[in-house]
Amino acid sequence: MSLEAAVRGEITGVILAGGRATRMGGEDKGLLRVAGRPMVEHVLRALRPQVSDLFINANRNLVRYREFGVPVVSDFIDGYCGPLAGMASAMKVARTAYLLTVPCDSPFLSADLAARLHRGLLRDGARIAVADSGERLEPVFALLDRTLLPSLLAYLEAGERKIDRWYAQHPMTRVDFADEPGMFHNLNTPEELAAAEATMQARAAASGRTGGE
Ligand SMILES: Nc1nc2c(ncn2[C@@H]2O[C@H](COP(=O)(O)OP(=O)(O)O)[C@@H](O)[C@H]2O)c(=O)[nH]1
Ligand SMILES: [Mg+2]
Repeated sequence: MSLEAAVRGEITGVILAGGRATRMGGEDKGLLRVAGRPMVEHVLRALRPQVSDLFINANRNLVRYREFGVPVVSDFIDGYCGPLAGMASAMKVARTAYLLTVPCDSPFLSADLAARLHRGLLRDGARIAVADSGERLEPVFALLDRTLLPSLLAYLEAGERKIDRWYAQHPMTRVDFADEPGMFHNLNTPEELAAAEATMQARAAASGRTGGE
């Protein structure tokens, strides 16, 4: 087995689509289309080759999310408790050593996210590897050791919600992605969605003219 395949075999991916999307006017973000496809589908296509198992974490429109052909997991606690609730819910059902989390509103996800986070985690002997865009930590782009589940459940049961504070309780490493900052561009508002649509159309038109990719 290649090293790449071995790494992939240890990782379950979860696409976090369980938020209220308040800034998107409450529209279910993952299902909104950009470049002709629901956002969650862009993320799914980028993630699938990087992981052995894959889940979508969603709390509404479950029937529509199931149409993407991967299991859909809802938060095990009610009340939209934030991304940590989605992560814990996926950790409960995952079977691999690690969980890779990404948000549903990031259609520019790169092909090497999992491998680079995994390398950083092992290199630094950490149990959480978080992507750093060069400008900031991107806490929902992370690789987590699944043995952290009891700690995460206790944290949530205590009423805590803040992701950074939970990360800070464990050996964590930042993995530098300053060479790929565009990967973290996520679309939270109708304006950001419209701008991304325009950029993607311009790119498609340019590649059509040159006959390139
Ligand atoms: N499961 C779950 N996911 C959530 C919840 N709230 C937010 N998220 C997810 O967390 C990610 C980041 O949320 P977002 O509103 O885009 O925050 P941003 O970091 O400001 O862009 C998104 O993928 C959301 O779907 C929640 O209550 N439950
Ligand atoms: Mg977002």
